[in-house]
Order: sequence, then structure tokens, then C-alpha cells
Amino acid sequence: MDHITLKPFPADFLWGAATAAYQVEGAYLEDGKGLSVQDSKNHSNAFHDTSVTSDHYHRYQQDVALMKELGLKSYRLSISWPRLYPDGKTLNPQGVAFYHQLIDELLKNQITPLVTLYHFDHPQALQDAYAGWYNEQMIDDFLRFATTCFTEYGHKVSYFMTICESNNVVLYPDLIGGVPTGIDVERWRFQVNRVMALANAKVINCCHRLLPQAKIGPCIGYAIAYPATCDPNDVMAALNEDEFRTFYPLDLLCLGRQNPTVINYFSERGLDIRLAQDELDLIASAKADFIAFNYYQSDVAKYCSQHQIQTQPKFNLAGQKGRYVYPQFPGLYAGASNPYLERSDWDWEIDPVGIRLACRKLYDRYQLPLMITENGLGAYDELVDGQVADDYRIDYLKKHLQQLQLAISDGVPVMGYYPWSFMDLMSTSNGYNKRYGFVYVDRTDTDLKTLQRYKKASFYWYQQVIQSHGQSL
Ligand code: BGP
Repeated sequence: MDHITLKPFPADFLWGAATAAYQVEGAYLEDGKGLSVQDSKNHSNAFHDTSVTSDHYHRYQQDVALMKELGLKSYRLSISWPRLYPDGKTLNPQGVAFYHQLIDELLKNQITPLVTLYHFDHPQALQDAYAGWYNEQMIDDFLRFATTCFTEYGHKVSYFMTICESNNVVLYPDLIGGVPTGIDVERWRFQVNRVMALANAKVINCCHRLLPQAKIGPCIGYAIAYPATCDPNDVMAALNEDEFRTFYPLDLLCLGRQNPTVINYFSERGLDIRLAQDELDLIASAKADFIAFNYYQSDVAKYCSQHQIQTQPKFNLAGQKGRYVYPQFPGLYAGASNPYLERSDWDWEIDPVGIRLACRKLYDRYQLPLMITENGLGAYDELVDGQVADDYRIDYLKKHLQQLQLAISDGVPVMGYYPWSFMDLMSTSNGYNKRYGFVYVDRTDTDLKTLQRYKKASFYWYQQVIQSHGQSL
């Protein structure tokens, strides 16, 4: 199988790169923007400050010129909800104008925008009013915002994603405002899943009604789960992880169906997660045009008995190997490390073959075209005499792209590839210590420095890849 004949990347393949609003824009209170749940976390840890980040809001023209030089066919951006609706309800024309300018700049440079509608940054006002995604009121508020995006930008944008990594935000509640006091985390997870699935469906239907030519899909983060050993109990644990973390939410989003094992697991713990038939019908009526998925690493799952203590996963914030806290979900699975794989300094295990496996598994189950909307290596980069020699990133991306081409050769339809990230930005968990970009941004967490942009070695490498349409890999 390793020696199959390689198929070329499709002619209209979207060679892209990605960012998200709160991680690059800065200008967090400018031109009428309201606070997002991300802005509210400012200074809650040394790494998190959205006020300036990479200053893309003021430098977007220069940044788009770099995208052009890189040769990007497409750029994945997200629209900041509180820039358009500062209080969640009232439209801010200056916010609308900013994205017109940015999208126009992309089009002027023949770069196709892919717009993420929600990337973790809903208005803080909606979090304060009713606990955000825990409440069904979010559905109408999100639909209002999405409808504005479709009517304002729909004649310029052909690709939309609904909610970024809806499956991961439930795993890490603090990412999107946290669990309200007194609410059980599993109850919160189920309810957020449900509200996001309903919102996703309404937004997809609305997009198809208003913009019949546009394509829209949901987005998940997929860390495929390997069994720790061939002990059938470990194999079951890996299936549990895949079903609970990825297939339950994605079955719901794409098929309008709830996994019976998951229903049963919660029912035994006193939580009835069955949706009403009209809710399932609504969800099933929304037909995604593709599945967007973010892939960084794979996971290992091992048997976890009913009697083990529940442990929630915790990111490695130290940037020194060995600090990630693996989860333990009694009766389901426990996380473990993979002795066959190298890992980043933040313990993200590097697994190029996993991207091919993930493509195969997702296509087999859903028969929808795929887009890889994030993939990349977070690393400490060093600027020396205006240069960044990030060979480790080139190695990571190259191996993943080679495996992606194998997935395409296996017959999986893949529409595009968007490495994370176009430029350095504020990492969700680790600020500017942990960099992902093709373009270096001269700042640290504590010092804004010049904010000047520098092209890394990976910039020139990816430029070649795009120019040769993947043949230089
Ligand atoms: C994804 C998010 C991105 C990005 C990425 C890397 O889950 O969609 O916003 O942050 O992970 O994560 P981190 O910045 O924590 O390394």
C-alpha cells in the first residue's frame, strides 16, 4: 500500500493558510468592537492578551501582500462576532466595513477567502446575559450574526465554516467562557453540543437559502485514537474515545443521528441526552458541503475501569516536554503517550500517517469532501539576523502533505489544505512562546517590540510547494 501510484493534488486544490480573529487582529476595543470571551481572559495568564496580538487589524494590507508573495490560493480568516455585534444584538457598521476591506484586499490579490463564522470568540455580553453556548438563546443570536455575514459578504465569499472545533471546545470549557457555577461539566458538554448542533444546522440552511452557490461545512478537531496495545480492552477504549470525542458530535452535525453508546453511557449516569425528534429532523435537514477538520496529532487510549478517578485533560503550558495531563474518563478511556512518535515541546505528538488515517476514517463514515483547515507545528522560533531557520516546521508540514497526497491517492476527496498558521499569532494556550507561522512577528508576550514581519525558511519552502502544485514535495 505504501507504494501506490501517487495522484496529483486536484487542479482546483485550495493551497491555503489559516488564522483566527482574536489571535491576530488586536485592536480589541477599536472602532466600536465589543469584548469577546477571549478578551475577557486578558492577563488571566501571562500568555493571554488579545489587545494587540499581531496587529493584523492595522497591517492587513501588508499581510495580504505577504500572502500574495507566498502564493496562497486561499486564506482562512475568522470574523470576530463582537466586532460586528459588540453587545451581541446591535450591528456595528465599522466592524462590517473592516471585513469588507480585508476581503476586498484578498480578492484584489486573487486569494479566495474561507470564512470561519465562529472561532471561540462570542461577545462577552452574551456570556454574561445567559452563559453563552450553554443556552439556546445563542442559536438566534448566532443566526443573526451569520445572516449578516452572508448578506454582507456572500457575493464575495464562496466558502464558509460554521463553528471551529465544536468537539474540542466542549472538552476544554475554559476556551469559551467556562462552565457556570453549580453545573455538572458533563451536563454542560452535552448541552453545548446540542445548542451548537442546532445553531450549525440553522446557519447551514440559511447559507444555502441565501447563497445557493456557496459551500459551507462544520469543523472539528480530530486527534484519532490508537489503542495503547492490542488488548481488546484497549481497542475498546480507542473506539470509545473516537465515538465520544469525534463521531458523536460529527454524526449529529452531518447525519442528524445520536450515537446509541453515548446515549446509554449518559443515561446510566442519570443524564438523558436524547434530542427531540423535531430537533433531529432540523439537524438532518442541513446538508454540509464538506467537513473541515483540524489535525495536529494523534492520541493513545487505554482501558480505564469504572473505578478510576476522573481526570480532565490539561494543556502543557510550560513548553517543556512531559507536562501534559492525560485525561481519565472512568468506563471509557484514559489517555497515554505514544512511544513510537516524537513530540513537540508542548507534548503534541507528531504523527504524519495519522492525517491519512483521519482522512480515510472520516470519508468512509460521512462520504463528504474534506478540507484540512489547520495543521502545523508549534515551536520556539528564533530570529537571528532577520532569519528564522525553522527546518523542524518544514519537516512537519512536508511529511503531513506527503501523507495527505497518499490519502488523495487512496481516493479521498480533499478540497484544500490550510496550515496553521499564516503568520505568528497568539497561541490559544501559549501566547507568543509557541509559534506556528510562515511569517515571524517580532514581539514577545511581554514586549511588543517592532511587530515587524520576517519571512521564515518555511515561507520559501511552502512558496515552492504551491508553485509546483505539490510536485516539489
Ligand atoms: C486549534 C485552534 C487554533 C489554534 C490551534 C493551536 O485548536 O483552533 O485557534 O490555537 O489549535 O493551538 P495552540 O495555540 O494552543 O497551540
